[in-house]
Amino acid sequence: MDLTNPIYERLEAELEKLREMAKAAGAETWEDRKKAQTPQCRFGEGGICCRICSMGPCRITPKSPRGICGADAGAIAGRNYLRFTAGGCAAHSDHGREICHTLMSASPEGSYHVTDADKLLRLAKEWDIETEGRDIYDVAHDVGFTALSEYGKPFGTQRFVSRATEERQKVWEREGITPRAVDREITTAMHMTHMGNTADAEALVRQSLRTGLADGWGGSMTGTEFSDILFGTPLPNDTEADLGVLEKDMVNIIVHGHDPAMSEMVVTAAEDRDMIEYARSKGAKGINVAGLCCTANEVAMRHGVRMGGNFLQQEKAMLTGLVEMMAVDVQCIFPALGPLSECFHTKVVTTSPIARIPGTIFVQFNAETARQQGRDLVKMAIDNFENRDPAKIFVPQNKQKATVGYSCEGIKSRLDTVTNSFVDELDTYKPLIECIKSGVVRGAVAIVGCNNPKVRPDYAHIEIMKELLRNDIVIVATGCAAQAAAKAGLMDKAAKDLYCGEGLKRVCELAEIPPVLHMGSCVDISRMMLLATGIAKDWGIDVPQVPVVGCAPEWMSEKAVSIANYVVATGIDTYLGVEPQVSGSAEMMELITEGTRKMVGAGYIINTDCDQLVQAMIDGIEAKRTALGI
Ligand code: BF8
Ligand code: SF4
Repeated sequence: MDLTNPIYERLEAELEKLREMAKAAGAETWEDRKKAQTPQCRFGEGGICCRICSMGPCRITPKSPRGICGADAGAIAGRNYLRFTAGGCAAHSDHGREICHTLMSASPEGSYHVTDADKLLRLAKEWDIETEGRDIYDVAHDVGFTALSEYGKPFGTQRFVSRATEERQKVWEREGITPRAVDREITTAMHMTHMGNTADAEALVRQSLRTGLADGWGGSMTGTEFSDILFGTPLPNDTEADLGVLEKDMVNIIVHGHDPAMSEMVVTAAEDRDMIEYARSKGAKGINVAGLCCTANEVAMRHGVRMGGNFLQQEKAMLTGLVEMMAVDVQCIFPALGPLSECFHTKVVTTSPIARIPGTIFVQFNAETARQQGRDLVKMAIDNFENRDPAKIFVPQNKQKATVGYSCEGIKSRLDTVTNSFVDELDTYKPLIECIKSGVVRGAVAIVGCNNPKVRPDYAHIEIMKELLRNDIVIVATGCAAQAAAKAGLMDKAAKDLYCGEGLKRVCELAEIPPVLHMGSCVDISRMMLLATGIAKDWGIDVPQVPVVGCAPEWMSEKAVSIANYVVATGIDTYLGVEPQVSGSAEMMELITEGTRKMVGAGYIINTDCDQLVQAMIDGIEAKRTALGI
């Protein structure tokens, strides 16, 4: 790996400056806390500490291979792994549920509206909901209610499962992992892992797959579909990324979290004429909204709102001294932001009862008053502009151009423009399939996930992406991985000339796309499942055969494990750069890398060395090509 890589030097130089700012302000950052936490507990790391009942905690060692109840390493690591998965499924799915409630509140005169009526009508048709001659909001409320019912339905399985390939549906049926009600799968996971229940690691892994599927083909897919209906389905548009999007002379508001209901209102309010005039009356040149984490992805994909940064940059944004307000919703929000805001003028506003954080201002958002609340937040930020401390300001310069908004619809819209060169149909993945078959593009990798202090932030993302591009492998990205790509300039259409092999470069030119396609936030990995499924269907093969793999080089959250479970269950090999916390059990390691292969035809490949990980991915894609005879 090239450590003098100019992308990385550029990013690192600014981070160093921000670390100095932290020191000068007496502020603590994750780097300090990481040091204080080192060394980390190796029982926890291996997943072999059990505190599921108060006879424990029990830890597995060579001298004590069983807990007091007799649970062995496989049972303990397996139960921890399933609970981890359930936590992730719950977070994604409850986010999806909230969006359904937001749709239930939508009305022509209310805060929220139906923006993509076509998508709503398509979904109504898919679910046999009457649309003929009906008011669009009546249809929306019926569709919303039906989706909400999926969370707790007493019988049957998730409706979205019927979108999977027939082969996948049969495999899930055969393995007994077709997801039932979302809440049922999470409850079953918690029940199975209660003291005195399942001790069989394979059964725990099987329920992990099922719980993951309830997320990917249930809660997350609901989150994506309903966000599109409410706020619009993303199509390609231009934006910028990295902390350099913060403006020295403007009121800077950062929206951070995942559920777009609040951030959409802030973005709208920041465009209100009277708000802009109010900001000017306070000496600012205007209002600048930027995003962090997946909220950034949501508003960038739909409105071109610029992306401030990803997970491990959230404190850095505040360290610039330029942020008047950080308005957060749910998930991936550092509790550290509360105490950190005491060292700066930034107001941190929490808006959901799901994420209450000491040291922040709590403004509970609700659908009825959301439009006005968005305006109130923007006003609060403007009023805070005069409190900036000039001595604590550092103006970052790094930012890169990015073209984002590649939903499945967005990808197809680009493929349609090159259709005549390959096939004469529209609305199909066939042009892409032709490119893969001919070898111009070798395959595709979905790069997803977080930052994790166990990995030099963004380094694995960027280096892996560059190597894949060099090998003519197209990349789709979501979450913090997508932002890493954007910050490195890999979502700039011009990046093809710097990083791509000849074949991929030609395709990028023809389709006018960047080599790394931004597909959205982490719930939008459901889009990736539909993309892989669409390719498989248009090709006439099943998903595990398609030269497509998944990769999470820097993952950290429970959501990531839930995702990894459904990606694998969907038949896509998943390459992990951080070890899942099960390594204390050889049985569990075997199950998640090889065992699932026997069940669903895919598994994890784990390697903490990103050079080796990317090589394994390239080999994996080439092996799939060979098996297809292409
Ligand atoms: O859901 S990639 S750090 S922001 S968990 Fe969080 Fe991870 Fe970022 Fe989005 Ni996803
Ligand atoms: Fe120990 Fe068993 Fe209780 Fe876990 S469930 S803490 S292994 S006694």
